[in-house]
Amino acid sequence: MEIVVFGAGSLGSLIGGLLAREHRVTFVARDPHATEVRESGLRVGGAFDFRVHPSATGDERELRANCAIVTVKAFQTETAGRQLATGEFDAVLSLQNGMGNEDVLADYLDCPILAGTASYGAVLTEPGTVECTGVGEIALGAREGGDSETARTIGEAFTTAGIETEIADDMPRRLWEKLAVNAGINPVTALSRVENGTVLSGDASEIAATAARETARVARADGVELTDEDTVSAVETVASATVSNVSSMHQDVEAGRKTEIEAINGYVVARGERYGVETPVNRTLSGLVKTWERTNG
Ligand code: KPL
Repeated sequence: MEIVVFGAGSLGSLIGGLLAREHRVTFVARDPHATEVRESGLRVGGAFDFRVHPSATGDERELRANCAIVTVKAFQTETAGRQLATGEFDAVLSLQNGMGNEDVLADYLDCPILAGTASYGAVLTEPGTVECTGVGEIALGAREGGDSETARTIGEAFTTAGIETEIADDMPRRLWEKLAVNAGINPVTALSRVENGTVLSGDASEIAATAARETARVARADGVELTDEDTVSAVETVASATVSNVSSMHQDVEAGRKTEIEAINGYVVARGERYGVETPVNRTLSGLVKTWERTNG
């Protein structure tokens, strides 16, 4: 299968690298990463140890493939949609943090748009090298839920490449669960500059669990069946599988970059307001990260 990874940062490079063991993969990435991958290939380390040679380009326009996997930051989704619309794809899969990315892509693209979640830990340690700091799994399916032939085809391509992949008919619920995991882990690890495993105990655990429970309450108000217990246990499962990972928001803060706080905790707060659900911990975490962004980001 021909696959474009649109936004090959940490997670995109890891998933693209795993897929490149079996498929023809093109990375759309920034320099110097794109040049390094083009010239010397991509080294996948950490839980894996191999080198692959995907194509790599910095040119986002007029791309063609069976599938484009979108792994850009949530706040770059609209630009990605506009750029992908200049190319041709049989399907586009969003593997991003935050909610509503698939709807934004669907505004620009005619092909089926799939939703996906990834629980891998990944860090781009230097141009051309990605470390897998937690082997997770992928779930993908129709963005509105239900059965999808396209999802089965793309899922098979992932499975053939050795990536544990579940075809899910309840993606809206899974996206809310993933949002709760990110709402708990990401700001806590970014503000305290700690690895994911830290949220498994002490004050960090209580703060992350409360942020996740608030998210589940908002999800239920939105009509999605998500219990507090399942949500808190999802936070624990992901934190355990990615103990030594530096979360994406922690990586952003370390690098002085804009974070996805608006698409994660900010989204929970805004949705909560719409339904009259109080979200004090998400509001506090969001306010603190935004304060950091205003002065440092
Ligand atoms: O999605 C992640 C992220 O860092 O954004 C997790 C799964 C929490 C891994 O760190």
